[in-house]
Amino acid sequence: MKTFKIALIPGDGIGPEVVAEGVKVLQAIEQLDPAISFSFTEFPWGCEYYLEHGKMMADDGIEKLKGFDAIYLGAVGYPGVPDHISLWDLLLTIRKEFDQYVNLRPITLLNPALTPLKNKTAEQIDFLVIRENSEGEYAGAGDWLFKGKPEEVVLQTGVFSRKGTERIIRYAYEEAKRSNRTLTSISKANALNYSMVFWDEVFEEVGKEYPDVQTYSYLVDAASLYFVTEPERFEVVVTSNLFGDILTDIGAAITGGMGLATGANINPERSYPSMFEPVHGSAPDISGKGIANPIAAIWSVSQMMDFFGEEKWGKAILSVIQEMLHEKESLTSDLGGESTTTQLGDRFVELLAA
Ligand code: GGG
Repeated sequence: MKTFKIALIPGDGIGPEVVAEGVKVLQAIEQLDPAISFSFTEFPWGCEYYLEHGKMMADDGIEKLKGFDAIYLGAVGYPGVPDHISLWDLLLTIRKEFDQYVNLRPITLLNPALTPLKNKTAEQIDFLVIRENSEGEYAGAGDWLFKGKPEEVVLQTGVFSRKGTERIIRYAYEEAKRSNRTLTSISKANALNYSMVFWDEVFEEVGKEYPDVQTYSYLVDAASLYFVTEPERFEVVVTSNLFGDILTDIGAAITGGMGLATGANINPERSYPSMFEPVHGSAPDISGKGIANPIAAIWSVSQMMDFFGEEKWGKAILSVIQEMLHEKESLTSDLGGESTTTQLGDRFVELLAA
């Protein structure tokens, strides 16, 4: 029997509501598979913790998380706490401290009725965005000079190290090679004349090691257009931290919305825990109403199972998501259904066991 140690950080707003349904799915797997068990430890970190303690997580939070096999995060951010604090002091700190430099965000249409794009089939919207997750525009580097004065200047520096750029691009080539798919790099070298020129050079250099991988390169503005006009162009995509964050929201829009968008923050060397989360935020406007869509959070459990080497369960979860997306009455209101968050989770577990 394998026991996986999971750290739960439900976080803010709808985070705890959707994580509860993901845990329900993990507990169902335990019941159905005698070879797997999970131990859960919950950490009460987030904006409420911040308002009480002046920090988003405990001082020894990173140390506490070190021994876990995975972190399962809900959402961060709530009115009353500045967004850059709630994001930086928890989510981005964990990604950075645990060198989770790969962010895997599948853009997969599981029911053609859910895309606003006319005449696009599920086969035409099925790709993986590999987002650089440790540096770039989210390096936290910059300065705020002459604050409040007429000569005020603010600098936000994009940091692209050789190590950081090479490793994400190599990871993407490996994934394209492994899955026999094309690889598209998305950058902006015509305007970002240092960082993205470097990115493109590294993409070409590393590519010499993968002569069998068919590659494409797009500027981010053109790629944004193709995401909504010709998504079939993409199979595996590699891009920087900021571009990946923005492009995957477009990806969510063409596959059914933020309620279905999942993300895995991976430390490929497994020297530290990886983290699994729905891409959406804390959605304060609907929190506490019991209507949040937990599918993205459940999909991130599927990514967690794949990461644990339990692909059988990763696939089973995805297949139930697909089945449920064709069962309108069992869905939450964002997808035109009438179910509550909990009812959706209950139905999910019923189908997983069937
Ligand atoms: N589900 C985690 C969450 O609250 N994400 C909100 C967010 O703004 N994430 C930015 C990012 O993924 O870099």
